[in-house]
Amino acid sequence: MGGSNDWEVTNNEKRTLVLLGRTGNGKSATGNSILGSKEFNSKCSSNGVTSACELKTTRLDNGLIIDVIDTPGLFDFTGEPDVIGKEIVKCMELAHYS
Ligand SMILES: Nc1nc2c(ncn2[C@@H]2O[C@H](COP(=O)(O)OP(=O)(O)O)[C@@H](O)[C@H]2O)c(=O)[nH]1
Ligand SMILES: [Mg+2]
Repeated sequence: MGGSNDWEVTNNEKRTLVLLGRTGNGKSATGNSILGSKEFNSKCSSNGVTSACELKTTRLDNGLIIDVIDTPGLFDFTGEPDVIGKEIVKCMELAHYS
């Protein structure tokens, strides 16, 4: 270690990741893998376990900060369209202001 390589980043570099997809296809599990801990509730269910967008932050060994945003299955949601719309807006705000 100690040498420079192509993946090196400066300490204040940051990425925002939004996890999108159908319910049950592993968004929360993927988020937990990236965070390295069980932050998001992930389990086998055809009903979404995640009901609202949630942001968690982690810092990798190389200093890169990653904001991970988990979302409910926004496009197979059985809720009211305006509720879904508000959740999509909330998710975009989380990504924008993080
Ligand atoms: N075999 C396998 N199972 C997975 C994978 N990703 C997620 N799962 C499982 O699929 C189920 C649903 O995952 P979840 O993260 O809750 O999906 P979400 O609704 O998209 O957030 C859980 O039981 C996970 O353990 C994967 O890459 N491989
Ligand atoms: Mg989920």
